[in-house]
Amino acid sequence: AYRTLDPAGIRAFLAAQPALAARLGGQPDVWRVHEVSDGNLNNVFLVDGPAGGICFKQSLPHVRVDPNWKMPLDRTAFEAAYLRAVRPHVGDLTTELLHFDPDLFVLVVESLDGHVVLRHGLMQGGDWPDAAAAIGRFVARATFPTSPLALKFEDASTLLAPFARNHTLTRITVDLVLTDPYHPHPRNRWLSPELDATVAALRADPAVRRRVGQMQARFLTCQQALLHGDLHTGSVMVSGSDTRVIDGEFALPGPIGFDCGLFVGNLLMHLFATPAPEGRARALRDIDRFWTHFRQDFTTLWTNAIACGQSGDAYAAPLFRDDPASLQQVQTQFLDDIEADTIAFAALEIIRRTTGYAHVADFDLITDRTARAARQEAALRLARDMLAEPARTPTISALGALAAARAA
Ligand code: SR1
Ligand code: MG
Repeated sequence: AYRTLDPAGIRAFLAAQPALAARLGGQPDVWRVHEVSDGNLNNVFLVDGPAGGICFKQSLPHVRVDPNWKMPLDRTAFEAAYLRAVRPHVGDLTTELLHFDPDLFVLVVESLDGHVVLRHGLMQGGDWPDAAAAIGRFVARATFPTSPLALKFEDASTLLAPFARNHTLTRITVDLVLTDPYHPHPRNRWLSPELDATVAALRADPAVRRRVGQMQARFLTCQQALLHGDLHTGSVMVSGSDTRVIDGEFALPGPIGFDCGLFVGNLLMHLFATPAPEGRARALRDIDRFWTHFRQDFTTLWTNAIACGQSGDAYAAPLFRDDPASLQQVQTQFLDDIEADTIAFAALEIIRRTTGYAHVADFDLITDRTARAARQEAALRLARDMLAEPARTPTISALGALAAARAA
C-alpha cells in the first residue's frame, strides 16, 4: 500500500532491505536522513551511514511544488526502467540503480556525494570543462544502442514499447513544452510585464506556429531511440571530471534531437543569464563540446556496429558494409537532421522556460527586473529566429556565433 514516507519511515524502509542497510552500515538510528528535493515532482532524500550513503526518491500523488495538481505515481517506475535500459551502455555517466519498490514507488540509487547540480554550479561561476563532452557521450551511448540502427526491429519494439506508455510525464511535455506557451493558458507565467509584447508577437507569428506544430509532430511520430526526456542542466550532477545524468523519469521513445535540444537550450539560457564574459565564453565552449562529442561518438558507434555486422534493421549492415562512401553520406544526413531538431527543440525549451509554467533559476534569480527582462527578451528573440528563420542558424556552430553576438 502506497504512503508517502517521512524520515522515520525512510529509515524503517531501508532497515528492512538487507543490501541497502549493509551499504549504509551501523544501526538505523545513526543514519542521517536529510531532504534534498529540488525538482518539481518528487521527494528526494540523501541517507548517510557509517559505511556509505544512498539517494532515496519517492513519487508523490501530486506535483511536489503544487499539491493541487494530482498525478499518478508511476514516474519512478519509468526512471528505474530507464536506468536498467541505458546503464549497460553509458556506465558511470549515470547512477547505479540499487532498489525499486513498485508499491511505494521508491527508487534508490547510489549517492553522488560531493557532486553538485550542474545548473547550480554554473550559476555560481563554476567550471566543469569535461561535463558537456560527457553529456554528448551520454546521449550518443544512450540513444544509438536503443535505436533500430543498432537493434533488430523486434528488439527495438520490445525495448521501446513500455516507454511509449509513459503517458503522465509525456503529457506534461506535450502541454508544458510543446503547446501551452503558444496560446493563453492559466499555467503560463512570465516575471516581467516588459515581456508582454514579445510574448504576444511570438504567439501571433504564423512561421513560429507552423514550426512548433512541425516539432510537435516530430516529437510524437519520430521514435528514433529511447530518450531521457528531460535533459536540462538540473538533470546533471558534476564533481571534478565525474559527470552523471540523473532523473530519467520522463523517458520515452522519440527524436534524438529532443534530448540534445533540451541540453543546448539550457546552456543557451545560462549564456543569456550570466553577466560575466568568462561565464558566457564557457557556455559557448560547452555547447560546442557537447555537440562535437555527441556527433563523433554517435558516428563511431554506428560505424563500428556496421563493421562488426552488429547493426540493426535501419541502414542494415549488408547494404553498407562494403560501401563506406554511402555509409558516410547517410550518417552525415542522419546527424544533420538531428542537428536541425536540436536547434528547434532548444528554441522551444527557451520559450517554455521563460513564458510557461516551469522556469529556470538562471533567469528567475536575477534580481534586477530590468536586466532580467532584457536578457530574457534577447533569448526569446533568438529562439524566435531559430524556429521561424532556420537559415540564420543552420548548424550548432552558426547558432553559437549568433547567440554570442546577441548575448554580448
Ligand atoms: C510539472 S513538471 C514541470 C517540469 O519539471 C520537470 O523537470 C520537467 O522539466 C517538467 O516540464
Ligand atoms: Mg527532473
